[in-house]
Amino acid sequence: MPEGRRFFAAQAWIAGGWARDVLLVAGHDGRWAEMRAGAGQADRAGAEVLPGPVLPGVANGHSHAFQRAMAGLAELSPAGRDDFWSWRDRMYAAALRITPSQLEAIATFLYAELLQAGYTQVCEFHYLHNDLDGKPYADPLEMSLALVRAAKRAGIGLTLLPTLYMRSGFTAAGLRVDQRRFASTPDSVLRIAQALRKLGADDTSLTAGIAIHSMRAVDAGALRETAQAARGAGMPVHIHIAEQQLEVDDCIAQHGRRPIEWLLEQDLLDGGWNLVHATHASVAELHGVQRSGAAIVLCPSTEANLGDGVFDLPAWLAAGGRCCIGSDSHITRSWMEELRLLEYSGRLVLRQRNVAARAAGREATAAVLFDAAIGGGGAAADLPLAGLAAGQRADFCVLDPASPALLGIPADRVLDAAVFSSPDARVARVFVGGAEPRPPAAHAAGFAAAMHALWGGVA
Ligand code: NGQ
Ligand code: ZN
Repeated sequence: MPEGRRFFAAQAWIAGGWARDVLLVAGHDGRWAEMRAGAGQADRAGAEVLPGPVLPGVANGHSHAFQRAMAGLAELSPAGRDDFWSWRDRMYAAALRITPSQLEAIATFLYAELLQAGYTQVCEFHYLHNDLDGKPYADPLEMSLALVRAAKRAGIGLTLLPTLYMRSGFTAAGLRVDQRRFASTPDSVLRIAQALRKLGADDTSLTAGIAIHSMRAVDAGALRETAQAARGAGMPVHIHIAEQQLEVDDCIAQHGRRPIEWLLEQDLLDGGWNLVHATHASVAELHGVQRSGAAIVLCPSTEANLGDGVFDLPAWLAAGGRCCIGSDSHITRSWMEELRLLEYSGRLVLRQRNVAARAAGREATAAVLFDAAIGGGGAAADLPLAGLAAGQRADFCVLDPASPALLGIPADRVLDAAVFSSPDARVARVFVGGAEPRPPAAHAAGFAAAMHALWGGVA
């Protein structure tokens, strides 16, 4: 493999632990050509010395980029009960207003923020297909391409998941008026995904899969047809599932089964499936999912913000299940905060400490959660993003050792401090496929203008 760039790091996170004196060689193809721990002086010649501990880039397993525009704007108590469903009405009102160019500006800035936090890939669960009136755009890829341009400009890898959304609930014939931008068919989403895969054919940082919005949004026939076509074409399938108790109740009323229980019975699940949230899963359902090979995408900050409930992470880790994290509504753009919150919800429920480590049979909670995010994230994104190893995409970030959270921390405890000592350790530099993207500030003006147009706030 032809050499691109050589880096040297005093410490780097390789295969679940800190390796010392590491030479990292990225090939011209944007993948790691070589990774050598214990590199001697001679090996380091010509290598750029990285200014802090090196972590692999994290794939963000679940994003609705447009929701970045409302982060912090749904925190006033409305009249009556406020829960996931009332939040969703407010979210729909925002979704109904966002134009393709606003989406591009919002997503560009968001993706740059994600990069700055150390995410190097994003799985975009994309259902804003139609124009503001609900009519298909002349180009069915209009909104998808806005997201593709945003990812390119920001410099993040993108797994775009055009999303099937056909009805407003288990017994509904179609969509609500305020869901008109989501209207889609198995054919329409598969065509978008195929077109994007073609576009990304020679590109190591663009690919596509399929999302099925949720069981409530799609009937059984369309779910099967879409999932089989996607898996037949080798594409990953993502689906929101069992996030809210009401969906579980509606599913039992409709099918006589809990959502995951029903899905398992369809005999569709395999290692290409990613179940988003799975908050209200029984232990038996979790064991079924683990046996199927499917992974779970957890979005701790959004699940907390929306009052979803607490996922049974100890049961999932004890079963040896795969998972990753997503920032979903982007109420936070920090994977460190997501992992911290994931562990803390377990601690609050169980009144114990180091819940993830104990469930996984390891010593360090941060390592368990981080390694899960790395392994599961690459699979969710359907790209070689499984950490610092030859053949994987050369994605990494360098932590700033002068961050308050890291000052004086022993080298082998840096990940623990990064995850649990808040405010977050700063990411000094980030690389995707061996190249360094521009910081968010380069995209702030476009974002501020879009926000001003939407909300009339400070531009
Ligand atoms: C979403 N959000 O797709 O953005 C959903 C709500 C819906 C979460 N599930 C939209 N957290 O259910 O229609
Ligand atoms: Zn979602």
